[in-house]
Amino acid sequence: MPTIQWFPGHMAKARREVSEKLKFVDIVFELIDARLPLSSRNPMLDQIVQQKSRLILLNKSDLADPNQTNLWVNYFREAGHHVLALTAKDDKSVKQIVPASKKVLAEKIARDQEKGIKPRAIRAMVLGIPNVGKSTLLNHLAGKKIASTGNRPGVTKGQQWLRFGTQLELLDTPGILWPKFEDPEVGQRLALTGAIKDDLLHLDDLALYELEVFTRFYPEQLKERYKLTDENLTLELPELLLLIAEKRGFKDDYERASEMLILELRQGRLGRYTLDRFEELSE
Ligand SMILES: Nc1nc2c(ncn2[C@@H]2O[C@H](COP(=O)(O)OP(=O)(O)OP(=O)(O)O)[C@@H](O)[C@H]2O)c(=O)[nH]1
Ligand SMILES: [Mg+2]
Repeated sequence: MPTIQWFPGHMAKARREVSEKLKFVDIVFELIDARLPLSSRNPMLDQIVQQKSRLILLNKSDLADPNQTNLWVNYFREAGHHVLALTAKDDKSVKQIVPASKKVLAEKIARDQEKGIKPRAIRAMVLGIPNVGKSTLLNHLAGKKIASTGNRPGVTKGQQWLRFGTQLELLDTPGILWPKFEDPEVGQRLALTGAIKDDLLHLDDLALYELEVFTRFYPEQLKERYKLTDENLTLELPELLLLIAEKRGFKDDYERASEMLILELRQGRLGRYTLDRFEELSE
């Protein structure tokens, strides 16, 4: 598998931009993919965010394996983070964010109150890798039409804020950061979920990886989708791929079978799954 190149110039710029914006917010929403709670994080985020309050949002949790999501939520909590499992597409899910943010900022809010400072909206910004759902979150927080933005006097010139009632204000451009590409397995996981372009990778490698994950962790889902037997699942993976191709009526077409498997996974047709396995942490 080829190593995907970083673009140090872009990264330094993105990092600088994020650092600039951080000065204006009370809290950072770190959006990560619940199917990839490690692979979809930016490795430098801790350095960038530093002491700023943070709420980790495990987004797309509607697509992830709920058992794994629970384990990961506990993992982040035990590491001292505030964390929520989220579905940015779902308004009800998004409604949890304000109360959760208040909890993160409880000390600051109490301090302000003691000093007689009038309570104001929480200022936040969204950070995350491409395709993790940053814009979706903004839209659903806004309740469809993204609010008309305007300068907010007294905050800073040029910063555009979206206001959500009296409780929350968000910088209208989320910060885009990059995942860690150097590890080939991380690259594979990101490509499979669609976080990075898959033309950088071989489709058949990706499809075989998909089959490896599903035969191991989600055999029932695989059997159901492609009408397979237990015995089928004991085949070598390339043979299993060909069998699935045959069942779909395109015999021996490895490429087409690979494409189909990946597409169906991304469309959620194989059910919920998590690629970053909690149990691998302690391996
Ligand atoms: N099922 C599901 N899909 C989601 C969720 N959040 C976002 N998506 C989908 O993920 C895709 C990417 O979402 P965006 O909001 O465009 O992601 P982004 O982080 O703004 O991406 P960039 O602007 O490219 O960095 C879209 O197809 C969304 O519909 C979610 O919670 N559940
Ligand atoms: Mg976006």
